[in-house]
Amino acid sequence: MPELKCMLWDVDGTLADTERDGHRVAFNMAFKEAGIERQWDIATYGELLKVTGGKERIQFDIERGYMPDMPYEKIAELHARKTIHYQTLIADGLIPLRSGVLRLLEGAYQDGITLGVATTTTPAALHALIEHALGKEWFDRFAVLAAGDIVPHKKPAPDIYNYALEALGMPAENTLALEDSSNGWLSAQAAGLKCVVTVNGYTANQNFEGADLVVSEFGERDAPAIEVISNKHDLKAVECVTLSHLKQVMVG
Ligand code: XBP
Ligand code: MG
Repeated sequence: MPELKCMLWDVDGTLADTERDGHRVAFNMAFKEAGIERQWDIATYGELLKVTGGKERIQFDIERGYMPDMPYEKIAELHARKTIHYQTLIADGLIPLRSGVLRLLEGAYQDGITLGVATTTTPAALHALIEHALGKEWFDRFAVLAAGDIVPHKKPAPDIYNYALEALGMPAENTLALEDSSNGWLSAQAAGLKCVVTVNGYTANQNFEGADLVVSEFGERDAPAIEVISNKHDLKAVECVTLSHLKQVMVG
């Protein structure tokens, strides 16, 4: 029976709720600074999240006529400025980790489980979150940081998960993905991984059919019980998600 040997973590929306008050705000700061008359409000940004990748998201908004046309180099420049603003917001400590994330990461690390990251965001944005929300020691504790443009196709394609598995020499059957969005779940599924989903305000109504466990939060032991949205393996006592639950998902 496949044992849990590796956990690959999505970043945005999973480790922390970075989208609404982090990435979105940083995009808007970059647009304003560049003299572009476009601001993504909370609802608009929710629609735009179906497009993964910041540069791709800007390109999409241009193509649908909401932003002035610009060459790809200009989009990349704008996005680089956005990333700098994002790093500042994160360094200011505005975005905390989601509940239960550090508990699960610490528990898995102590248990000798290989840990890695598989994200669409840029390495610079990921590094800021690790440094300021998780702690610098996690740069060494993650065995792979797979991020951004290192693969040809972003989520929902499986590329970033395949990249991480290959870098680790880890079989898919021993690896669990932790995700927050249907694009992330589709990516993990296409890479042959089991997947636990923790939803957030932007993703709560998305389709996670087939995912192994879908919850409102990972939660904490001394906090109110989490909501279990779907429970494919009929796990018991999911007041909060524990390492034991994640191990049961693998063998279930
Ligand atoms: C989420 C994304 C990213 C972020 C913005 O990535 O799709 O595009 O919204 O970051 P994940 P960038 O959930 O896979 O972590 O602007 O750096 O792309
Ligand atoms: Mg995500």
